[in-house]
Amino acid sequence: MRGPELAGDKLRIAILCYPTFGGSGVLATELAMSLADRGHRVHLLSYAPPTRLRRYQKNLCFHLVQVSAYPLFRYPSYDLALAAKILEIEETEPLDLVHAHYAIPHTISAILASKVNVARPLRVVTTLHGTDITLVGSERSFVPLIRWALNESDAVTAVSRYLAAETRTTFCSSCNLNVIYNFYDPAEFHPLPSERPRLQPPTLIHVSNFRPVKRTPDLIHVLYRVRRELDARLVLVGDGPDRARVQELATHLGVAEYVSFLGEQSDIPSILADADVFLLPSETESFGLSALEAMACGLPVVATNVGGIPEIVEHGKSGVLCPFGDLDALAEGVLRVTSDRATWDRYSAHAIAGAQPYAKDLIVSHYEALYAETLGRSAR
Ligand code: GMT
Repeated sequence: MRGPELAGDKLRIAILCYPTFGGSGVLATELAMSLADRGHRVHLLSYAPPTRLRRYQKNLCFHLVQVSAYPLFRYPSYDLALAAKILEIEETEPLDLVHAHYAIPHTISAILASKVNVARPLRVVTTLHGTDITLVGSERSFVPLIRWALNESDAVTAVSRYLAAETRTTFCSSCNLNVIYNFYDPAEFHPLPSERPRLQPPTLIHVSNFRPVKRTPDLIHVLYRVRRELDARLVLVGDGPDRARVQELATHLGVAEYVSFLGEQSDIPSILADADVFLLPSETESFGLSALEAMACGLPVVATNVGGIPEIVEHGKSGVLCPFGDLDALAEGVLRVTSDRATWDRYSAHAIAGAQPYAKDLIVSHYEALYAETLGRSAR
């Protein structure tokens, strides 16, 4: 079986990702939807339907990867289940390539499937999102595995120059590494009319998975400092390990009534429309996709000057960048961009313009070009 007929230059692609409310899953799903829109046949594989997979699309299938409950398996292997699922798809609809978002375990499973499929080895493209590197901080023993996975991949991409440099230093000085930036969908992320008058009161917003690396308690410290000067509010979108701490700190500092916890939400553009400043106090951030989406909606960004953030946010233009952990500087940044309507308008216009080089169509074309190059180069 070959599956549905495709136009000459269109590919059959399997995309492997995490389904969660995190940037890598969001980007992989948006890429899958966009490639399907362009006429490629896309198979998206994960252990749950990704949060961004919202609408039916003709060329896009989702495959649920389930692990076996065989009694002997104390630790059922997702990695093997994923490799088996790739081979199952390949049997009915031969794939041109597998695109793994995250080296562990997705690239390992993709390479395993490729090696099993000896008659027709699969091409493997790996995209690194950055937390692959953070993981290494806690799991040093994974270094040789990740290095092997990158060397075995036919192509590797990193989502920022910062991440590419980190990858070269930690993993492979000579692996074939391309920077392909993350993207946003301009049809979804663009300025929408606000339901409230702008800056009345100034409303700060943060969107994340509340992992320690996001430094979400710092958001409350910043709100507390800003409120010494003006009547600001904070909207928090997402959920994760630090959420309870953030709530406790807000109560402790007496600002809880000015903080809204919205939890995980899918209609981010509508929520951004009612906010004025995007806050991102992360300890590290390989890219900061949530900040890019906020910029596209016209929100200036106040963030820490870490990782790939300065490649996206221009200090003094589309936002304010501050040293990591400098809560006073972050609060001053908020006061600076919200100081008056004309200043906010200027930052907002720069944010919209600054997001444009990362619009979906431009970046997806880079992935298509990389796929074509990878298939042309072939030979595993
Ligand atoms: O930041 C997270 O905790 C989620 C994580 C992920 O892998 O889902 O995000 C990483 O990948 C995103 C998409 O490429 C980037 O925008 C984030 O900056 C990156 N997170 C970190 O580097 C901490």
